[in-house]
Amino acid sequence: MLDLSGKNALVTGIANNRSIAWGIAQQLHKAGANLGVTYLPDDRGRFEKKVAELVEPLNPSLFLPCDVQNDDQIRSTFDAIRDKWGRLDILIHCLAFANKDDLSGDFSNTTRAGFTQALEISTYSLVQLAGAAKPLMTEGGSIVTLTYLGGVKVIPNYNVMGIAKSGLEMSVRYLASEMGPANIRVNAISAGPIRTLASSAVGGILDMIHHVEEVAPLRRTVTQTEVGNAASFLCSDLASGITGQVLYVDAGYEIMG
Ligand code: 0WD
Repeated sequence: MLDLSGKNALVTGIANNRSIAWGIAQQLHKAGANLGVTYLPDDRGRFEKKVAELVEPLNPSLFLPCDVQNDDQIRSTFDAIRDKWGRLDILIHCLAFANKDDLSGDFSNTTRAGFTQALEISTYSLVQLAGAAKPLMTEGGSIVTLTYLGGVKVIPNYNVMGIAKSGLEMSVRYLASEMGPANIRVNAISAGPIRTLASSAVGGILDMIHHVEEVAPLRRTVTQTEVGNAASFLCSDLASGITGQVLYVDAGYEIMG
């Protein structure tokens, strides 16, 4: 049985009730995990209030601001985990960002600043959060990140985010290799397209969703809950032999020619 009771899980990337991270947090909670949630702070505190109200039913025992571009906030987040929980078992990395301008049109128009920011937030952040989590995963652990087929194949308009996801998937392998001896497993879920705040920035996302509904073996897209179930599995002892992998949760779309 899938049982995460007694496990401490940090979930990043909840922006609203459409976020994939929200689907994951709900399923981890259902399986009995003790949750910590981080949110992206903004000047007016709107995000904090919105995310706090959303996650309240899951009783997170930690609720912290963590902009992955801010080293102090990352440090404070993991200090709080050490002080309050003593140990971390699960890290969910479920965030990404690229300028909307860089998610349509010619890839060669990507600016240096846009390229750097997309890779810093979407790719490097996994390396940094995993590095901060490692010393707290004293009884082993599971790290799960979210990727997309656009990191492997050219998907119209995904552009710089495809480069970021490609780097993310390779980071998963290097991290898995480094952390395996400490029984820390690192995997990615490659989710099919889902309507969220982040995906709405990608040009033509609705066309992509309709295409998946026509072509994927299951003739539909996937839900946040289905991604959450796969993440719960990867975080559980049922997946104890799995690391360094990219698991497609995409209604089978990836196999189609
Ligand atoms: O179709 C999709 N929605 C897919 C998403 C298919 C396959 C993969 N993914 C990936 C995304 O690339 C991302 O890695 O799933 C992850 C979660 O994305 P999401 O659930 O689609 O999008 P969303 O609900 O917008 O959550 C992403 C969040 C941000 O939201 P906004 O939209 O405000 O940027 O990432 C967070 C933020 O909460 N985020 C940050 N968190 C900390 N520091 C930062 C940052 N600097 N920037 C963005």
